[in-house]
Amino acid sequence: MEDNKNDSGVQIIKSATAHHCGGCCVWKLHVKDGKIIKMEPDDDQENPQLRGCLRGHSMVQRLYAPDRLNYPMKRTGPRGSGEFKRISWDEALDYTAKELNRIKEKYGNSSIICGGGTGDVTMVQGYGFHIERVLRMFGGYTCTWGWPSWEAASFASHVNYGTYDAMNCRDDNLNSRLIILWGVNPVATIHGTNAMWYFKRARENGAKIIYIDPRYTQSASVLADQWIPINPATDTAMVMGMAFTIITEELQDQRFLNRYTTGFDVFRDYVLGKEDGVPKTPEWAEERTGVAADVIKQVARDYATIKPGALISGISPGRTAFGEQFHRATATLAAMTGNIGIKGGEPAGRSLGDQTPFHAYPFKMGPPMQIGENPVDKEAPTREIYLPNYTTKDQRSYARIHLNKISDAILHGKAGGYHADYKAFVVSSINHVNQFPSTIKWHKALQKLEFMLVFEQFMTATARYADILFPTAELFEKNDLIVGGSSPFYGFIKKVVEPFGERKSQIDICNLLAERLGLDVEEYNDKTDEEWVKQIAMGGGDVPDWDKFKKEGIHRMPLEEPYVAFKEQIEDPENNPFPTPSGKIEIYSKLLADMNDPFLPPIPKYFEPWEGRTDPLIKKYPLQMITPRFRRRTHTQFDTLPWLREVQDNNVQINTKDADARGIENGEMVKVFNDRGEIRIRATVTERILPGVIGVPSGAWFKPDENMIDRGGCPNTLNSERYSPCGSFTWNSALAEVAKVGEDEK
Ligand SMILES: Nc1nc2c(c(=O)[nH]1)N[C@H]1C(S)=C(S)[C@@H](COP(=O)(O)OP(=O)(O)OC[C@H]3O[C@@H](n4cnc5c(=O)[nH]c(N)nc54)[C@H](O)[C@@H]3O)O[C@H]1N2
Ligand SMILES: Nc1nc2c(c(=O)[nH]1)N[C@H]1C(S)=C(S)[C@@H](COP(=O)(O)OP(=O)(O)OC[C@H]3O[C@@H](n4cnc5c(=O)[nH]c(N)nc54)[C@H](O)[C@@H]3O)O[C@H]1N2
Ligand SMILES: [Mo]
Repeated sequence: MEDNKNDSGVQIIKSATAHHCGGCCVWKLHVKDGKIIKMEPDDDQENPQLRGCLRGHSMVQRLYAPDRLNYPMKRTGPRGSGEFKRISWDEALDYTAKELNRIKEKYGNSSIICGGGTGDVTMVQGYGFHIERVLRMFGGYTCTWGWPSWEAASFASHVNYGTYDAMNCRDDNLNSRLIILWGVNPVATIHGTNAMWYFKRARENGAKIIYIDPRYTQSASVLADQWIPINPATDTAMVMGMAFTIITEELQDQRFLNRYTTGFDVFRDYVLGKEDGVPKTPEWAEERTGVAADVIKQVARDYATIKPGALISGISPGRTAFGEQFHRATATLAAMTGNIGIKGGEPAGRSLGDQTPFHAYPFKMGPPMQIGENPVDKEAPTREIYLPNYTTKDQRSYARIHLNKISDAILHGKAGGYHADYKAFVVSSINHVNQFPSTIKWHKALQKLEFMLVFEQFMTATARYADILFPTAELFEKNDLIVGGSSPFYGFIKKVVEPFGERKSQIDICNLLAERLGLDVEEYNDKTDEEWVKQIAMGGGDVPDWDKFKKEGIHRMPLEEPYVAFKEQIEDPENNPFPTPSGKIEIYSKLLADMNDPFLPPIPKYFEPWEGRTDPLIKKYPLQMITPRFRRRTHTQFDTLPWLREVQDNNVQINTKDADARGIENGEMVKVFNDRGEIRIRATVTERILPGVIGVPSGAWFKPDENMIDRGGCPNTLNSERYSPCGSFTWNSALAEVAKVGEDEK
């Protein structure tokens, strides 16, 4: 590399990094004799610096972790056993090509499932993008659909605003006088590298911060003026109670509603009970949410009068049964209080994102690699459960499987109403078995496959089921790019060392596989990873100086003022309609009315959630399980690293009252179970979670014993594959029970 060595032979190289962790950070990597020996935060940057979190600090331990996959492997034991033998790259590629060709010929391309990589979010080699491109050139494959994080928020933002870029930037929160963090825990989730920094400074500036979450989190402890615990999946009821207060006390910004929105009258009639005879009073909301009516009234009055106010509509309440209604309702509340398109406000649609509002920035990128058409999508009919414009026609192809339903599709195929019978599964950059419900069903389904290929870095729950494992390179062993952030930047994730063992980068593996499959390799890819970085960063003119970018690892493009979504639409509505059919903010959506689905009504409504407190199943399983993020992991990633293991214990949080009723002591090993499975996990007995709710941290590794009891404590052993009407994942809607482990059960 270009940097000079110091006296002890150490080169210091700057590089960005990001691992779908909610942020992006910049480091000085100390490299000696071809190894990274130390990482140091890059504090040469200007403020606000892109500083790393505990996971960023551990990247060096991850790079050289002893449990990394370093060689291609072939399965020798039963699927799921994790028994493999080392083979050469030639053998691995030949076997893969032979199997894919055989399956294609015998069953057709639709019998191959692939898609949905979320483990790496980089622009050149991430998202499992390359293997998808190769398989498209190979004649196609069955693709998946559904955004794990924010399907509900995106759908709702699209209905109300016509776009999912519906958030102000976090630096704009310095202009807010009130901030409502609704299901948002940035200490753990980062959610834009400097989000926490801005929230903290906003509070120092005098903003009042209200924090709504069933758990009293670390974010609550450092940010909140008021913590409001709420029953999971009932947030929409609280929004309705707030709307009732605002309407009956005539606090709404009627001028804003008249000028910029459609259908407020219809919504008002619903809230007041004129439509269904049920007024959505704060007392009605209290029964559902567990939040006192007086508190609901106070929050409503605060939001209607302390202006500007930013209601940050977190994506996690959207990951519940009927989660889309939450985001439709908060966006409506933002309109009622006139907090849209103004400094310090917030549209409260899809409020959170590590890289949003990506599309709203004036990024001028050079063209990235194109994925190409998928013949399997094209040939199938269109599934009309989506809004036009929300997703492309291909994404609405009937051939696609919802990410929650892959195991079901493999088990039942055409006979179960799916588009094909599935024989092969190609997995890259995603850990399905662990991260998508339900693990036991996955275990059964994967036994049925004829071929399974996994690109991985570790022997994950999913990798254990593979026939062939391709060991993939880590960041710093390949070149890549990340773009985004709460103030726009390009981050260069640099190759600074050669891949360890026989690991290869995604792009290199796919080059070889394309060749083995007899595809036109030049057509697949004609550039090195560094050339792609250069083309995307410089091709549109954003990054002016390649050498400087390479040296600093980051190119930032400060905006003159913080980004405010829909500023133009609000300041000059005649010339800037909203991109909705009516050109206005759609509190009432005709598109939805035409869809005629009672559970996707034209105005936001509250529905009693399945697996919530009013579900009869609560008699059998009395606790609502939520599955929050864990500070020391990114989903399943980083979980095995000793440095991070010291930070937190992977325990279920249970309220003292619920623990006492079950005779459970703090730190005791308990079982958590429902009809879908059972996990074993230690209990943290605490007042920091609402009674009736348990928190099982997302991302723990699924480790079934011979009775299929999950000793790893993975919440997806208990989560349901049922998705909300718009397709949102429902990881925070699951009923379960907790009990002591009997002597004979240990
Ligand atoms: N219970 C529960 N489950 C959830 C959620 C929840 O809230 N609750 N949240 C959901 C959400 S929002 C998400 S985004 C998903 C995340 O689900 P996943 O994306 O499956 O989770 P990760 O563990 O981040 O990453 C998957 C794998 O990618 C691999 N990987 C990382 N980098 C690379 C690379 O460069 N190349 C290759 N080939 N592989 C790589 C990692 O080793 C890891 O095993 O989880 C979902 N699952
Ligand atoms: N450390 C860490 N950071 C991450 C990730 C990670 O795996 N680890 N993953 C990244 C990714 S891919 C994503 S999608 C984001 C996800 O980010 P989020 O979805 O915001 O993260 P969660 O921790 O699931 O939820 C945030 C808070 O919502 C609360 N909550 C749960 N259910 C409800 C509910 O029904 N109502 C209300 N009001 N609150 C509720 C939880 O207790 C939690 O404190 O995080 C990103 N950042
Ligand atoms: Mo996510």
